[in-house]
Amino acid sequence: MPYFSLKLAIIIFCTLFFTQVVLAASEIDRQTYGTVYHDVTSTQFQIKGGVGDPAVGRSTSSNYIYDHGLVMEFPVMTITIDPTVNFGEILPDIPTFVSSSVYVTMPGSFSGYNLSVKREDPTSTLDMITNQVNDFPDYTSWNPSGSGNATTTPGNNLSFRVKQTGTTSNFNSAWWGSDDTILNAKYGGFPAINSQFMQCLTCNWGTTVTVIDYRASAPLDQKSGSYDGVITITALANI
Ligand SMILES: [Ca+2]
Repeated sequence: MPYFSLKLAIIIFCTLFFTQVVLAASEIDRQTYGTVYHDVTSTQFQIKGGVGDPAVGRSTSSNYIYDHGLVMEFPVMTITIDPTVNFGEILPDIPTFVSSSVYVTMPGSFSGYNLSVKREDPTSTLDMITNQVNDFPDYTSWNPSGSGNATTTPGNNLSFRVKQTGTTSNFNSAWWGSDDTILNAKYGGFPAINSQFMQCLTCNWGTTVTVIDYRASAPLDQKSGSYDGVITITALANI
């Protein structure tokens, strides 16, 4: 009986395409900028005057400072994920599933972030470790345009999808199927060019999770052995 041992290493990459966030800020009766959004308050300050006054009223406040300027913020966005996906030993023609979570923490943004993925080997994501010309097949490269090109019947190869269960970022049912059941779950292949697989326009603050479901099923004529490969997952703030 042939057997296969599959292991996928993941490079994570967080692209800070944030320019610095520039916010107008106003302060009264305060000496320094602390946080971004300041309330403009002054218990002492008044301006009075009115039509018919012999002179326009004038009030002063020794404590009054009106300071208006720009606050430059340099937010930090972070991504964390388990560095390896290990299928262990699998058998031919029997799909095996492994999932892992991508955690992205946003420091405040206006349009959320997206995740993209690519494989590092142009011919196949996974190669036999002892003889790299032996490729483990991929399903057709994921293409996110429109409803995407994922399928519920990927066959005997390596593929992935976003899992609805546990995903708190944005689960796209047009891309990945209406739910996680075998009949509805849709899988795409790892693409050679970086391709978006999660887009969340409202993920601006705090940590959100995208659960990736990896599927591997070996062809009946696949050479037995251990295979490994590398994919890169990139988190990019939406501009
Ligand atoms: Ca290869």
